[in-house]
Amino acid sequence: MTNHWTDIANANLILVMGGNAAEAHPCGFKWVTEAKAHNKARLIVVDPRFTRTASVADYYAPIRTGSDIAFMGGLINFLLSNDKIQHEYVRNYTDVSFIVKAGFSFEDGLFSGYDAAKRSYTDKSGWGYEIGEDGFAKVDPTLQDPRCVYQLMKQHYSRYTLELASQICGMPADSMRKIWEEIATCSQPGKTMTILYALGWTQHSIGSQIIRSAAMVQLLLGNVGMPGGGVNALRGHSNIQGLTDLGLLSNLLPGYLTLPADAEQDYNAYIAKRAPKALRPGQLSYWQNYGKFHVSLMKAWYGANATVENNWGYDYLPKLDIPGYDVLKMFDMMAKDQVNGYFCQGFNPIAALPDKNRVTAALSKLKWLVVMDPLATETSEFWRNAGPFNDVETASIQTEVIRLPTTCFAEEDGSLVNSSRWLQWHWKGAEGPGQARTDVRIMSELFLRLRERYQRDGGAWAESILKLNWPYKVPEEPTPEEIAKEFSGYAVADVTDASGALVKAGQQLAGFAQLKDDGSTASGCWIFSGSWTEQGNQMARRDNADPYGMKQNLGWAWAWPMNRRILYNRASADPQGKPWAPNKRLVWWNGKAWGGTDVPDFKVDAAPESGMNPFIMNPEGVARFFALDKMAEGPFPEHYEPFETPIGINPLHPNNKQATSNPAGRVFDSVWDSLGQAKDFPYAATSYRLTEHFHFWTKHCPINAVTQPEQFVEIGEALAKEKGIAAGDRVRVSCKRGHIEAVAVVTKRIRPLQVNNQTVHQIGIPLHWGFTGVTRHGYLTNTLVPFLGDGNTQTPESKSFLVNVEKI
Ligand SMILES: Nc1nc2c(c(=O)[nH]1)N[C@H]1C(S)=C(S)[C@@H](COP(=O)(O)OP(=O)(O)OC[C@H]3O[C@@H](n4cnc5c(=O)[nH]c(N)nc54)[C@H](O)[C@@H]3O)O[C@H]1N2
Ligand SMILES: Nc1nc2c(c(=O)[nH]1)N[C@H]1C(S)=C(S)[C@@H](COP(=O)(O)OP(=O)(O)OC[C@H]3O[C@@H](n4cnc5c(=O)[nH]c(N)nc54)[C@H](O)[C@@H]3O)O[C@H]1N2
Ligand SMILES: [Mo]
Repeated sequence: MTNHWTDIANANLILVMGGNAAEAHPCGFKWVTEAKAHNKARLIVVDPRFTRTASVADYYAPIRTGSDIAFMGGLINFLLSNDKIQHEYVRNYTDVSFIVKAGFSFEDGLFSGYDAAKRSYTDKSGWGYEIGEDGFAKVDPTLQDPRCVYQLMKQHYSRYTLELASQICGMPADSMRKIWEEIATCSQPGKTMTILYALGWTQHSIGSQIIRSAAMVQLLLGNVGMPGGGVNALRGHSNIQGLTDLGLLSNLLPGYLTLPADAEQDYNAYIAKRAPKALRPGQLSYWQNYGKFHVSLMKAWYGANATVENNWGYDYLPKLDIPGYDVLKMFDMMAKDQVNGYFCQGFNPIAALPDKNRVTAALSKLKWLVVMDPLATETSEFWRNAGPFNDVETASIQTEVIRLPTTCFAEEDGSLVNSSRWLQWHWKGAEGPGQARTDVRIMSELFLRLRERYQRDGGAWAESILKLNWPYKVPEEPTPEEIAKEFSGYAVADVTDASGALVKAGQQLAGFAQLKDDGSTASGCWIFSGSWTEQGNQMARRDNADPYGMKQNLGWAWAWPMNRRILYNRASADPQGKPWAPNKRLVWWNGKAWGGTDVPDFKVDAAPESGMNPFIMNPEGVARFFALDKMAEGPFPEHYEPFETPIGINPLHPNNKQATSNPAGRVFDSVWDSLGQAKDFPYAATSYRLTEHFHFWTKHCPINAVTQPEQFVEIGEALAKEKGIAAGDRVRVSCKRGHIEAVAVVTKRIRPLQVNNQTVHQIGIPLHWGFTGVTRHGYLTNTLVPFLGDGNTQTPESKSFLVNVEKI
């Protein structure tokens, strides 16, 4: 989230699109209720299904799954052509005036630089700004230059007319126009819209670009950095925000630092590439501090062994030979016999990953599989024949499965990072049962044994393991406190910070402004720096005082970065440093410094006259409509169809097959044959969750099993009638990859849509059932989902695929 949970109460308009917050985030949703009750906020819901969120909305409109960029693209066009933008914000705080290189173009659905054989943009050289002789990006403040971002954006979205957007989305044009008009009112400085989304946007082959298109709308309205505004990902598992923060993706390091590639053996070049100089005069370009964050991370990991001679431990760091080992890639490698063993920790891949049969085949190739989980999961039992629900030949599976029972979150102390970026300390409610051990204990013992083996026998690149720092009191089980202090950071030698304050060796640092690149500081995750200071554990704070009535609650837990609650909050004030509107006061310039109701996300003493702009993490200081070369499929979001499309063409590019679905989407060669066509599988399906269950584990719990005992699918009344299906009938839902069977819920909540002049029916499929636990056993929903994903995040397209449905 750019903003945070309690801040939702500051919104005037709430758009829930690409998520079902009342169902999946019922506690957080109370702030929506709060905004409605106390702020007269309006709630608009756009979803393929009339959801529990829709049932309390002021306005609801249906949309075809996978078509949201057409809605947002049309909205961008609408805002630009009706002059519903926050002009001063857009002109000063975004890239509209920047001149784009002549090499950039967009034709027939493809941007410049596409390599059809590689299915990717191999030449992104045109996707950049013109740079002047002074080393700065060229701008045209009049916005007249035909190659400035403003003109290019206007031209790009001029194709997204109301009629075309309505045809692609299957949303009636009058509903669409009504929603756009209401959103447009938030271009006034005193009015903000918040956007709440989750998997309905992320789990598409164009998911990242859907979210960018929403960010563009918010920038046009001047709603980023504003109270009650922002682009807000309501995150999933209780600590999934913490997972990305800590760099648990194969190409990341903690704090969104990046793992070097094989070609990056030169340490100085690695740092220089990630610490860009300012692209406009007077800008901060905060990533210039990259070296300080990186060296401090290496000091936390390698301790005294990280020295200037080995580039502060950089030489010990593994380097990536390919862009990344995401989970689709790992299972593809497994299927190709390129992986022997797999550690599966708190993860149920045969239930959670797409194409269950493919995942099962991959696991069957392993020599060994270790499952660390409190429960027996479908994955730990993947070899067991469970009748129709897991139709495998047990004797043919040779994988040795080892289960290591763990405790669960309620059985340990520690911190969780929620969607608001708050690190909240929690205390265990009970001891773990039986032989269960904490994850930390199991992983630590594994590390200690591996280290011992390397010490004894040596091995390839043994130093990476042997030189690691392991300073914990009980090496077999570091405490949550020890780990938390290490993340926050400490002085290795006496250090003096920029303000002249001395931090003695061994003391906790106050925050990342004190980090150095000379080996005198250590911090395991720079963005968490300040969460455990000499004043103690900031994450354990529970003061909900709200002195300004702006719901920022700075004394509750601790938010990264530096306890600021709303990112880019300098943008809540005008260029002169005054809040855009008195009811939206966040931070302001008091003549000497920035301050206010939130911790300024800015250089505190940078006067407005300095010309420094709010988006300090970008070298140009402003927010980007034009994504430069950062996205796999182009600088502007473009609508592409799901890989399994019910209409077979992309109405924007009917004559270019390459532009039907994401030209840079993640599809392995072996997957194409597993994709179905609308003539065989005519219905657009989507999958989702229910309040009563949490994925695949609450079905082990009798109370949850009682509230939602049996697998079902939702089918609209019109389709049910056509197919002779009555409520309560058992139906088979099939796709090219397999089938499931379930009870039919025939409902008014899903209506047929008119898409590209044809009728499209949608089917809703909850994901919670399987062949373990105490609910009635069922089929894994992911039998139906294709094994492919987004070109940037590799997130599977589990929200849009094709099925057929028949009464059994
Ligand atoms: N009770 C409960 N709560 C949970 C979870 C749980 O399992 N149970 N899981 C947690 C996790 S890990 C996560 S990631 C979150 C997920 O939170 P959500 O994303 O809110 O949950 P989903 O049910 O997957 O809902 C997605 C919604 O998107 C809609 N949708 C599908 N395709 C599209 C589309 O193309 N466009 C639009 N506009 N909407 C679409 C679906 O109809 C559905 O209503 O929930 C978290 N909260
Ligand atoms: N078709 C379709 N597929 C989807 C989705 C969808 O919407 N549609 N949603 C996707 C999303 S967003 C997600 S997050 C995934 C969820 O997929 P998973 O994360 O695989 O699902 P969970 O059932 O939450 O599995 C978590 C496991 O962790 C265990 N666990 C709990 N506490 C601890 C602990 O402290 N330590 C350890 N080691 N284990 C613990 C639980 O018992 C459980 O078995 O599913 C994805 N798959
Ligand atoms: Mo999730």
